[in-house]
Amino acid sequence: MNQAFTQSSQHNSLGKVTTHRLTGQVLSLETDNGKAEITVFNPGVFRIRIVKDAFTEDFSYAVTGKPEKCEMNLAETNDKLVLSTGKLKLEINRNPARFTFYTSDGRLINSDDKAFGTSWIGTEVTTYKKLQEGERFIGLGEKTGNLDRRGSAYDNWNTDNPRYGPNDDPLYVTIPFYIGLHSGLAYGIFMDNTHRSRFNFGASNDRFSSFSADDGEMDYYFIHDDKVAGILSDYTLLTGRMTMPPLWALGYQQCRWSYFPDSEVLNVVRNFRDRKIPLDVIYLDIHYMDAYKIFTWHPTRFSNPAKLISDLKSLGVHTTVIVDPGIKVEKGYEAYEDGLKKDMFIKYPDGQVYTAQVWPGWCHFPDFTKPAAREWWGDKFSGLVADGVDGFWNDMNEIASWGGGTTPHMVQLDWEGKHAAYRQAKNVYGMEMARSTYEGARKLMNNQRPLILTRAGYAGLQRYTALWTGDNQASEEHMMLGARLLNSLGLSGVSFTGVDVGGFSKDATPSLFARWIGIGAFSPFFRSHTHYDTKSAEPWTYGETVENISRNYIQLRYKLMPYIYAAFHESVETGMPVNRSLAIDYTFDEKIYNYIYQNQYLFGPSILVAPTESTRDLVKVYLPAGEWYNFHTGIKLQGNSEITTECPVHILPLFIKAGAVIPMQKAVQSTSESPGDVLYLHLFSGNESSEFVYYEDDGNSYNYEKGAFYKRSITFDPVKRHLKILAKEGSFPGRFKKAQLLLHGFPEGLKFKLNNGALAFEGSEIDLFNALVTNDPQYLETKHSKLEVLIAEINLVDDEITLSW
Ligand code: MIG
Repeated sequence: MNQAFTQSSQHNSLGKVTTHRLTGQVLSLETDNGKAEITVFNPGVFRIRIVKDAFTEDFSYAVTGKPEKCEMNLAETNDKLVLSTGKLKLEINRNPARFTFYTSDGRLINSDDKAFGTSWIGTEVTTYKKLQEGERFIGLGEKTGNLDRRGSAYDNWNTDNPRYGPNDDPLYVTIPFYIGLHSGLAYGIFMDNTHRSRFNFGASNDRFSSFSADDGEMDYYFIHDDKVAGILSDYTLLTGRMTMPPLWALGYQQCRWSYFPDSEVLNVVRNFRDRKIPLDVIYLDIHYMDAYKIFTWHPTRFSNPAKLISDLKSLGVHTTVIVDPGIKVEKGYEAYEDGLKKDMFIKYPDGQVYTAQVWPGWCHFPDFTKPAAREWWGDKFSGLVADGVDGFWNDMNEIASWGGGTTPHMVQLDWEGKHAAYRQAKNVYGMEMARSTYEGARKLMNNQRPLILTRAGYAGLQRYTALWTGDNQASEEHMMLGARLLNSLGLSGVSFTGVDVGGFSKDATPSLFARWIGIGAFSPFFRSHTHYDTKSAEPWTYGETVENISRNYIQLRYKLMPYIYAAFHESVETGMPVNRSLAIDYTFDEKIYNYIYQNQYLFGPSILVAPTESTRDLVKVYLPAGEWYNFHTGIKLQGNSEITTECPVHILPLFIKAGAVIPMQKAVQSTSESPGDVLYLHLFSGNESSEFVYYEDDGNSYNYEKGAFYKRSITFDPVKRHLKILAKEGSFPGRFKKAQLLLHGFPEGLKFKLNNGALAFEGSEIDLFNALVTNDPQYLETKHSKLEVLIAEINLVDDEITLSW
């Protein structure tokens, strides 16, 4: 042994298997210097736990899924143990203990580095995986950098990183889950360890990818499926799926730091209404409070909050307020006195309550890992809820404080009675704050859905909250980076995500704002926000042209609401995100990883968005396999091709997948306005069949969990030549009495039948968007063509409807 190494810097790896035992679906191994436990969760998901000494009590904030009983088999040879299901085979080399995963038909998916496997240096534990030929890595949540993370390394340590740059790391969120791809095979690895962790995807080495935590167990889930979508489904079986957000939270949301006083808030909202720019939510940032004291109102700026909020509601606008975890230390302040008395705050090991400075001055911080404190915090929303607030924006929960948010590692948290130091708890603090806000609001709001938004989080946060990507900047680069962040979050189980549209710090140029509104309209959470120090940043402040462009895209968002709502429902049901990196459906098409195409995504199942800088008039777009329609011109294009397309600032490149069914409604000023009784069902003809699951519910209660929804599959089959709207499921009656069928790309003169009777279609031209942006000739040059369609109206009866030709 090299004397120069101290014990703590000594590198040790898992040694020889000495004994093994299979109990149900759990294989336990003892090795000469550690233990391992492999649990078959389902045929495609194996959990691997590895420790040096003894396992600690099994507990996770992230994982709510339970193992399912499945067929499995253990085979033994002299040098190997082989655990297999119908989908996955794990070969464990006995000496030393090393893990290799194969498909059931023997193709190599992933293997430990032969020498290092799982190793320790002091308390730090790392698993090393051999880099495979051509291997790519995607996901890992809110991380800057390329879609393909090969050659990069990342740090997970929830951090308030104001004005982060395009390569900064870490940011606010920890999701230690990534997907590896090679040789036509896909797998996921989720390391469930909340300590500071590092992921290396072949950065500064040509040998391995690795994942590593400062302390605690090596505890990872290995997931295999033929498709990335299947891996996301399994990952969200483990870490949970979102619940339906309120419909209004899918509308346009306006924020700034800060709108005050009350008259100014009303003024902004009336401006939207006067200018006919749709709006659903207005935000109150920290100035609504009295001296930044959470759960209070500023006495003069907001002297009658209940009245303000009901006035806003009568204008069709919901109010969301910010909440920070820091509770001001001040005698007589209820939340402070009560929290202290009831022992709700985090403390030093000697029992002194931990204090740090943030907006209110010196503060204490609730212990969101303590069930009683979560309940305590949740109940504190009763005043805000009584005032009519129904949106809660959780900020600064990394924890951020003056002094760089460097809360001492030793600070103690309850950790569900099991006790943990901040060193272990930091990365989950934000998620547990959002959780207690969600649970409290849900309990108080009488079965109405709250909007919960958070900045910090950990794997599983999708169960409680939406997420925005913090303090971005008003730059072209940041706009593109934002698209990548949302796509990466979508690859990491988080569907309801958005960025500060227009950029948080600095002033956006008019064209940047206009383009960003377009991209924002095609992102799950659609909110403009800006810093205290910037100029006014509502859509009309950039001049008439930008106002018109903004109105067009925001309106388009509302017209697409039936499509968007169904995409959210898919996230609830399967974990499929709303923003879908092309890596989900076109995983092994290497073009999609190209630097210039890597930001592209599908918004929902069939609208391809190519986020593009506002400074360009032309852009190259990659259309993956299949056929595509240019949304703006209706022209059909062949996929598997790189095209150059026009993208002046009023034209965001958008393409519709051939075969797609896109349900739309008429434009409204907010989701509280009725969209009428006609659903516009667009069908874009193509060679491939498709299925779209149409979904509605009341949009604001949890009754859908008890069956009060309206759901029907819509299938298109170009070979059998029919479109079927299958019979409705669920007990909700549905909003629309009629459907206007709009057929794109069908030749005229076809004979159509509805069920068995003839149905006449008329040729027509429609404008999905709004051609007229302004009279400025610059914008008139590139026009939206009117789209040619065949139109007929039918009754939307609950029984199966068949259109054939
Ligand atoms: O120290 O509440 O990311 O959206 O406007 C800054 C003020 C605190 C940070 C958030 C930002 C918010 C701001 N907050």
